[in-house]
Amino acid sequence: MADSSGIARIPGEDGDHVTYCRICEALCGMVATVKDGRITKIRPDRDNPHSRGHICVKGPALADLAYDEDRVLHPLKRVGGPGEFEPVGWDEALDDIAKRLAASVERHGAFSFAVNSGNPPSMGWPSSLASVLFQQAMGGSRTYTPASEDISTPVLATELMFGTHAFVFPDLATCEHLLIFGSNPLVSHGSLMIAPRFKEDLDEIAKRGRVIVVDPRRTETARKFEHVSILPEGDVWLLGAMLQVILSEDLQQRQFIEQHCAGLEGLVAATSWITPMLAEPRCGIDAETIQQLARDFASAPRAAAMGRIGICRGGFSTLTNFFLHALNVIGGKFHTPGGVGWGHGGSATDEQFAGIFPGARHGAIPSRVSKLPSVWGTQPSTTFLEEMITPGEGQIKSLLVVGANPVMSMPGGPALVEGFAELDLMVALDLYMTETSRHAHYLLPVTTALEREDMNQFFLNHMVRPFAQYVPAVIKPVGETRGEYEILRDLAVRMGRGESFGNMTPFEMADASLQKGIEGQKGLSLAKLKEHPHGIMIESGRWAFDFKKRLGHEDGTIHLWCEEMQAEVERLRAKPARKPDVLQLINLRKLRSINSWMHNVEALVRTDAPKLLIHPTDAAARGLNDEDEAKLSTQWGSLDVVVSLTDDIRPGCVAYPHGWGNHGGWKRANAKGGGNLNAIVPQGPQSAEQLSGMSYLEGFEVEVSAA
Ligand SMILES: Nc1nc2c(c(=O)[nH]1)N[C@H]1C(S)=C(S)[C@@H](COP(=O)(O)OP(=O)(O)OC[C@H]3O[C@@H](n4cnc5c(=O)[nH]c(N)nc54)[C@H](O)[C@@H]3O)O[C@H]1N2
Ligand SMILES: Nc1nc2c(c(=O)[nH]1)N[C@H]1C(S)=C(S)[C@@H](COP(=O)(O)OP(=O)(O)OC[C@H]3O[C@@H](n4cnc5c(=O)[nH]c(N)nc54)[C@H](O)[C@@H]3O)O[C@H]1N2
Ligand code: SF4
Ligand SMILES: [Mo]
Repeated sequence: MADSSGIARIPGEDGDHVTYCRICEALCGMVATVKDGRITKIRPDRDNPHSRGHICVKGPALADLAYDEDRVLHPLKRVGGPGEFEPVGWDEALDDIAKRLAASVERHGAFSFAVNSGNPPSMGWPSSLASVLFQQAMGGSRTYTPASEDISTPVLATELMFGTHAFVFPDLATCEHLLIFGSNPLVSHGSLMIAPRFKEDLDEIAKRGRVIVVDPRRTETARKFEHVSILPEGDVWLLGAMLQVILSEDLQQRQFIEQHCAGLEGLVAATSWITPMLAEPRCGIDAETIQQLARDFASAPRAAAMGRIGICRGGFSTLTNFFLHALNVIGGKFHTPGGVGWGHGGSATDEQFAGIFPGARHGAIPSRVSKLPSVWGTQPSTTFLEEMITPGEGQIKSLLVVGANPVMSMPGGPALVEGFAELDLMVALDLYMTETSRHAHYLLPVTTALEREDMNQFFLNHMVRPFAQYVPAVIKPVGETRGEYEILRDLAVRMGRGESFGNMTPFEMADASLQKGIEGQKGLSLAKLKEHPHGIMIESGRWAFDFKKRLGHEDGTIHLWCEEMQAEVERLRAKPARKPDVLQLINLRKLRSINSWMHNVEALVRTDAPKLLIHPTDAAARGLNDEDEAKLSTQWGSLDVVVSLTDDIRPGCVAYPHGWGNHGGWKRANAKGGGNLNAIVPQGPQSAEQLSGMSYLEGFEVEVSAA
């Protein structure tokens, strides 16, 4: 029965339930209608003051996911080769896992246990906490996440410049001049910053001024605004040259730099040789345009430069992200309305912002075999396989995979199965028997977002317009599925290691942190959120705090230069020129899919299939016509692909999505074809950016030939 507000709040009761999507970071508000315990319809929540009725085509697909016939609904135990499972009871499964895990760790040490947690659990509050607390319970420190395919380089650049890991993002709400490097928010809906109505925000900025999209492809976003076409990996040159123009023409904000920054001389010396003329052939943008971009940016009063995944995984991505920060800082665009800066901090205090946990510092937990550094507490993915197969103390012998699909999402993913075969124990928590989880000894079935209560706690600090929401579960868990938090706490308790989960529920923890944070001091609490089912906009104090309190370097300044970047600039100087006539690959995200895991939803994939985008000139040179089958190859292997000819993509450059070529227990996904891009991308520790351990996924050389 619905309460007086007309909203149903008991999981599974008939009526309209207010909830929000947890597929991507936009966290759009939704209303799910339930009849006889089942979701019958999902529509946008027009009363959500943050997303105001926005959802994309994937949101309603959460219901298809919940009732997917291929979903795993009971705990499964491996009884034969990969994928050969039998149902078992929860108690039997958890007792046996507890026993085998304890024996393995007893024998090989806490460091031999590793966690691989993926993208989807990080979208929920209890689910994101679960694997962290379980790792603590085990006393281990080896964690693999998608960071080295996603955020390690911007995280490291932020650590080096500001001494913190808090995300720096633009103030879309009042910006008048936005430069976007390597992001396609009209499809991705943004990342490391939250703005569910991103498109509307960009439209408004364009009305007030300009939106300029720097991308090798004329993307959905570039098409709507100004497009500057760049060579893959060209950004380090473009940004370096923009800095050179600003610094040599004395367009920088001297007062801000004098007051708050150290290392300007280093930055000047490091960029003085990157003139627009030098950058031109290296980034594929003419010198005059580069000069104009720099001058326009410097002189625009409310300007911001943002970057995302397209500038995070090329050969010099830490330096690129550092240059991006530097451009904002010296341009006087940091911590100012319309510029860039940290979030409002609804759930954190200044001290929490400035702090970096010792284990999260750059290089705190080097990889055992290749000594690649950790970033933000995460191990580089390119070291995962060798850590499983190289004998010696600290060899990974037990592995917990929580909502990750590394066979599809990590470079060299398919080879990981060699490592899985060496493990004493592998446990996976997933919705499906995936390319990865089919190798587990136990596959434990989890709830979907709609089957659990949640809170957007983790995201409060990187919202363009801060907003907080708590939602109860919409329906009861389907089958015997359980939430990650419940499963892992139970397992820790069975192992006699439950203390790390403490005496508070995740919601009590969130409440305590809300009340301690900046907004809590003004009355924000979980109880208050429960009174407002559609969520509450938090009064934006984005520029009202003293940013200096959040700077983490001991000298209290912003570091415009450092040794690590000096070494990278020297490496850049020594880089051989781009060979003519090579094809470089860039990645492609599609609206109707998300990474590797929604290809089993018929409504989404019916009209969608992975294709290699190629410029007609490049296609003609290879005798290829539209829709032809072709071979996409690198030194690591080849894939059969279908080509799609388009002049949206720059000559010399092809684009393909990752996460396809499924072959797990998801029948429709398997039938969609395509190839696993990560089978042929650069792989192994030597292929990563050595400073950050970042995988080299953007701009590597490929060959395309007729099949
Ligand atoms: N529909 C959908 N939405 C998603 C996802 C999804 O799979 N599907 N994934 C989610 C996840 S996990 C993430 S991390 C975010 C990512 O969010 P975004 O970073 O916005 O992701 P992309 O759409 O991949 O945009 C990256 C852009 O960089 C461009 N690019 C490639 N190489 C270069 C280069 O060298 N220089 C420049 N300047 N540009 C380059 C690409 O052409 C592409 O347009 O999206 C999230 N949202
Ligand atoms: N070549 C290439 N590789 C990439 C990228 C790229 O652009 N190009 N992008 C990278 C990026 S940005 C990311 S974030 C990663 C993603 O990498 P991963 O997180 O490893 O992979 P996903 O494809 O998101 O798969 C997530 C798994 O979680 C399961 N799942 C879905 N919902 C839930 C849930 O609520 N709980 C649990 N326990 N499981 C759930 C799904 O069934 C799926 O098996 O891929 C990275 N890899
Ligand atoms: S943009 Fe789409 S996938 Fe992302 S949160 Fe909103 S509805 Fe979900
Ligand atoms: Mo991601």
